Amino acid sequence: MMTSLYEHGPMNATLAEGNALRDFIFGTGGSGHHAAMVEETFAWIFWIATFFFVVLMGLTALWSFQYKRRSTPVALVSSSHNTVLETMWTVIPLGILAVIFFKGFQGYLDQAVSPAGAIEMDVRAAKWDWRIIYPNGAESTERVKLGSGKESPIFYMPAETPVKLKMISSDVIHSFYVPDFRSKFDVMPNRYTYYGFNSSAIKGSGTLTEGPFAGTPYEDHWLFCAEYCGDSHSEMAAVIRLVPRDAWNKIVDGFNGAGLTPAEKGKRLYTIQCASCHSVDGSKNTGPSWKDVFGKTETFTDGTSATVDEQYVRESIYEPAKKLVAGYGPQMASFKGILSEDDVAAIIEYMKTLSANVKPGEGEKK
Ligand code: HEC
Ligand SMILES: [Cu+2]
Repeated sequence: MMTSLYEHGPMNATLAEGNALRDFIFGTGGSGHHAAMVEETFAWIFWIATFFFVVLMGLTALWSFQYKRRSTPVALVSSSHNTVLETMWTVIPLGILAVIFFKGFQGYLDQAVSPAGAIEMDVRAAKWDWRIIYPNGAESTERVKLGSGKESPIFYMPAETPVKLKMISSDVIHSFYVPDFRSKFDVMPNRYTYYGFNSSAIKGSGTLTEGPFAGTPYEDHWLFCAEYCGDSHSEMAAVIRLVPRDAWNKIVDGFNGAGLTPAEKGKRLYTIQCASCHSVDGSKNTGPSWKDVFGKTETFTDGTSATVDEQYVRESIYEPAKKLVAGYGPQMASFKGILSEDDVAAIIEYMKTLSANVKPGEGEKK
C-alpha cells in the first residue's frame, strides 16, 4: 500500500533499461505499448534538433570570426540568389517535418483508435475526482492517501490486455494523463473521447499484502489531471493498478456492492463522488461538512434559511445553484443524470447517520 504521492518511488520500467538520456528526460517507468512509441518519436526530434543546433551555432561562431570586420572595410557584393541552395533548404526540412508529422500522427491514431477486442471501461471526470466504471457497472472503493491527506481512488486494470476507455466530464475540461503511459487525452463535457492501449505485463513492483487477494502481483501508475480545472486540480489524481487478468475479474466482481444497506450504499457514493469537497468530520472544505447537517437550519447567501430535510438535500444534489449555503461559492455541479433517485435516497440515508440532529432509530430506513 502506498502512503504518499511524494514518498512514492519511481514505477518500474518496462522498456529497455540503461538508456541514460531516456531516463534523464522521461524518468524510468514507461508502461504500455505507447510509451515506447512516444519515447522513440521524442528521441528522433531530440536528435534532429540537436544536430541542427550544433551545425547552426557552429557555423554562426565560425563565420562571425572568419568574416569579422578587419582594418579594410570593403563591403563584399553578396549574391542575391542561389536556386540550388534555396531549393535544398526548403525541400530537406519539409521532408524532415513530414516524417515527424507522420510519426506523431501515427502515434496519436494508435491511442485514439482502441485495439481490437478491447475491454471497455467508462471514465468520468468531475471536479475533482476521477471515476472508472468497470464493465460490470462496479466502481473501485479502494483509496490511496495523497501527501495532502486527500484520498484518491485505486483503479484496477488487467495486465497484458487491450483496454478501451470511454471518457466524459460532467463539468469542465479535464485531461486524462498517465505519465508512465506517456499519454494525455482531453476529457470534455458533452462529448466522449476515447483512449485505447495494450497494457504491459507486470514487472513486479510488489504483491498485494492485504485482503482476499493478498499475494497477487501488481504494478502501479499515477493518473493525473493535466488540464487546470479549479481549486483542487492538483489533487485530481488516482492510481492505475495493473494486476493479472484473472485476478482483475475477481477483484472487480468484489466491487459491485451487492447486499449493501441504503446508508452503506450512500457512503460508497459519497467516497467516490462527494468526498473531494465535503468532509464528514465537521471540517470545512470546498463545500460544507456533512457532519450534523441533516436536520439543522441552513442559511443561504440571499439571507433566507431552510431546514436540511430530504427535499432540500435532493434539490441540493440536482440543482446545487438554487440555494447557496452562506460562505460558499457555486462550485458544485449538478448530479442530474449522474445520480439516480435511488442513489439520492441512499445518500440521504447516509447523511442521517452522520447527524446528531437525527435521533437513533428516527427516520431510519425500515
Ligand atoms: C466540486 C466540489 C463539490 C462536489 C464534488 C460536491 N459538492 Fe456538494 N456542495 C459544494 C459546495 C461549494 C456547496 C455549498 C454551495 C451550495 O449550496 O451549492 C455544496 C453543497 C451541498 C449540499 C448542501 C449542504 C448544506 O450544508 O446545506 C448538499 C446536500 C450537497 N452539496 C451534496 C453533495 C453530494 C451528494 C455530492 C456527491 C454526489 C456533492 N455534494 C459533491 C461542492 C461540491
Ligand atoms: Cu481536472
